[in-house]
Amino acid sequence: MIHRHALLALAVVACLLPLAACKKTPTPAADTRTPAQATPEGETADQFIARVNDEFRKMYPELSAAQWLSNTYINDDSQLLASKANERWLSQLNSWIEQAKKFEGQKMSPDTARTIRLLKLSTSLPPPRDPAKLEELTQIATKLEGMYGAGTYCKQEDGEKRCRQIGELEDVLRKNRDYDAQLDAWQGWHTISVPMRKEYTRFAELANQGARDLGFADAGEMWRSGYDMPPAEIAAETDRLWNQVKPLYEQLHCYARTKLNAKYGAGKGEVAGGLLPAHLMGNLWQQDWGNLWDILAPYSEAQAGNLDISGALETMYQEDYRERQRQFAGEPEPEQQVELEYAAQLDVAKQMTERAQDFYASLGMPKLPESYWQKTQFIKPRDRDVVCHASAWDMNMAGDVRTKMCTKPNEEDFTTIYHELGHVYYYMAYNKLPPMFQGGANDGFHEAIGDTIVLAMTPKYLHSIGLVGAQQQSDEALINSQMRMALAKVAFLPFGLMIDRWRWGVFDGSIKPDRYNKAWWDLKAKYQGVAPATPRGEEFFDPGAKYHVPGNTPYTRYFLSHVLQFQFYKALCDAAGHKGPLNECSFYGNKAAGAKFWAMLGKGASQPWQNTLQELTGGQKMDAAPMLEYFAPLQTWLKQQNEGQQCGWRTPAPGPAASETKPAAES
Ligand code: X8Z
Ligand code: ZN
Repeated sequence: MIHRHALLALAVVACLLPLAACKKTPTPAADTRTPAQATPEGETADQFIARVNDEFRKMYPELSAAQWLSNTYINDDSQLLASKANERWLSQLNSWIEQAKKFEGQKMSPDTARTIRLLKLSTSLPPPRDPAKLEELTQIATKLEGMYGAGTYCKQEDGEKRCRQIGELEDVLRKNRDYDAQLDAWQGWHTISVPMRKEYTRFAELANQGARDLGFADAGEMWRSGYDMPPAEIAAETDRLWNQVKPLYEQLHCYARTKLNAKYGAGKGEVAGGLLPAHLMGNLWQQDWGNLWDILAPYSEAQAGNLDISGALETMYQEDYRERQRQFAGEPEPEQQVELEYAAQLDVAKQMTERAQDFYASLGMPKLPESYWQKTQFIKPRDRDVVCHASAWDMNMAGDVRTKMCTKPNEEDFTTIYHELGHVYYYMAYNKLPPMFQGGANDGFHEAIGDTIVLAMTPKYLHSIGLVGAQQQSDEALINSQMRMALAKVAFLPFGLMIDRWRWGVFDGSIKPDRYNKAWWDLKAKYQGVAPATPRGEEFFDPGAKYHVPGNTPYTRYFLSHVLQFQFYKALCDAAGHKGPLNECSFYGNKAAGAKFWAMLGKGASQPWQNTLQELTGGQKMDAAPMLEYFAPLQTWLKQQNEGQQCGWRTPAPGPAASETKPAAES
C-alpha cells in the first residue's frame, strides 16, 4: 500500500503496504546537495509537487518489491534489501520535506498545498534526519516484523520437541475447548515477543526522534495528525465514539461472561473482578469472539436455522481433497498426501476469493486483473517463513495488485478476504490520481471498505451463494445472525481503541519501558474487560504478540473503521432503495450503490475526509448511530438476558500497586 494514510503504514507493510516514494540518488549518503541545490532553479510550488509525484511513482515499485519479498520470504537477505529500500525512501521523503519549506507562503494551487501537508504524514515511521539513526530505525523495523512473522513456539511433548506457528496456535483457540490446552497455546504465542522488548524500546526512541525532526511532539502526535483536524481533536473524537457504543459492549461482555462461567465452571470462566480470561475468547488478542459460537450462540440450529459458514467451507475443502485422492493413481505416499492437501487448500482459498470478487463485480466494479491471480499469496508456503498476517498490496500504482494471506477454510478468513479486497478495490479506483493522493480519505476509510461489504453478507446472501441453508424468518434467527455479527464487530471496539492508547503513551513517555506490560494489561482491563489468567510481569512483552506493534501499523484506523463501516453501509442501503430494518439490507448486485461506492473510492485522499463522507452519507461527522441502529434488536435481547446480573467489571488501579480495584464505570 502505500500511500499516504495508507502510506502511513509504512514501514512497511501493514495492511497496506507501506510505501514509498521516489528518489533519484542511489543512496541517501550520495546526495550531498542542500535542498536548495536539489531543487531546479525557478521551480514553482506546483512544479515541485508534480516532480515529487513523478519521482514517487518511479521509486515506488522497487520499495514495494523489496517489502513484498521480505514479507513472503523471510530471511536475512530479503530483510537487508527491505530495510535498505525503506531507508532510501524515507531519506528521499526527508529531502522533499526540506525542499517544500522553500515554498511556504508562496502562491500555489489548493491541491499543491494539500500535497505539501500530506508529505509529512506519508509514513507511519517518522524518519530521523541523522542518517545513522535512520538506518538503525529501518533495520529495527524490518527485524521486528520478521520476528513476528517467524514466531514459533516449541516445547517438549512426550520426549519430543514440538513446534507450532501462529496458524496452529490460533486453531487451538478456535476449536479446542480444553481450558489448559488453550492456556498453553495462548502463553506459547506470547513467548515469541519476549525478545522484542529491547528492540521495541529503541524503536520508540528513534521514531520519536524522527517525529521531533519533522516538528511533531512525538510519533503518536504525528499519527494523530493525519485526520484533517488538530491531533487533540481526533483523540477526543475516539472517546466520543467509544462512549456511544460502550453500553452495547458492556451488555455483550456480561452475556459472554455468564456463558463462559456456565461452560468452564464459576471461577474459571472469569478472572477476579469479573474480567474475561484472555485465553478463553477464541482469539489470541480477544478482538473477535466469533470463534466462540459454540458457546455463545443464542439459539440452537433447531430453533434458529444454520449459519455455520466455517462448516460449509471445511466441507468444500474435504470434498476437493477427496476428489484429488480419487484421481490419484494408486496409494499416495505421505509426502504426496501433503501435496494433495496443499493443492486442495489452494483451490479452496481461490474459490473463496472468487466469491469475494463476485460481490464487488456485482456492484459494477471491475474484476481483479489476471496478474492478481498469478502473484497473490493465497496460502502459507510450506518451505519458508512468511508474515501470515493478511495484507493487500499495490505494487506499482498501475494494476499490479495482490493480497497476502495464509488462508484457511473458515468464516474468519472468508470475511478477511472481503476485507483485503476492499483495500485492493480502493487501489484500483484511485490509481488514476497523482501518487500523493493515492490513499484513503483517512486510514479508517481504507479499513472500512471491505467490511462494509461484509455487513451486506446477510444470511439471505449467504444462502444465495450456497454457503448456508435456507433461512427462516423468526426472532430467533434474527438474534442469531445479529450475534454472529456482534461477536466480530462489537467485541472488537475496545480492542480497536486500546492498542493506540498504549502506543500513544509509549511515544509520549507516560508509559515507560519498565511498565510496558503492566500498562498493556491495565488498558486491556479498562477498555476490554479482559485479563490474563496467570500473572504477566515485565519479563514478558505482550504487546509484541500483536502484529501491528512489531509491524508498526497504527491501529486507531480499525476503531474508526468499525464505526464508519456502518455509516457507509447505511448510505449504500439507502442508495439501493432498501426499506425496512437496516440489518436486513444487502446491496449485492445493486449498481446504484456500487456507483456511489466507486465514486467515493476514486476520490482517494484528494480532499478532506469530511467532504468525502458528506458525499457518501450526507453528513460530515463520524457517528456510531448507524451501528446502534443496526444492533438495536440484539441490544434489547441482551438486556433481557442480563437482567439480574451484576454487569461491568472492576479494573486494577493504575500505578505500581495492582491490588486496589475500582468499578469500571468510574475508570
Ligand atoms: O489487520 C487487519 C487486516 C489487515 S489491514 C487483516 N485487521 C485488524 C487485525 O487483524 O487486527 C482487520 C481487522 C483488525
Ligand atoms: Zn485492512
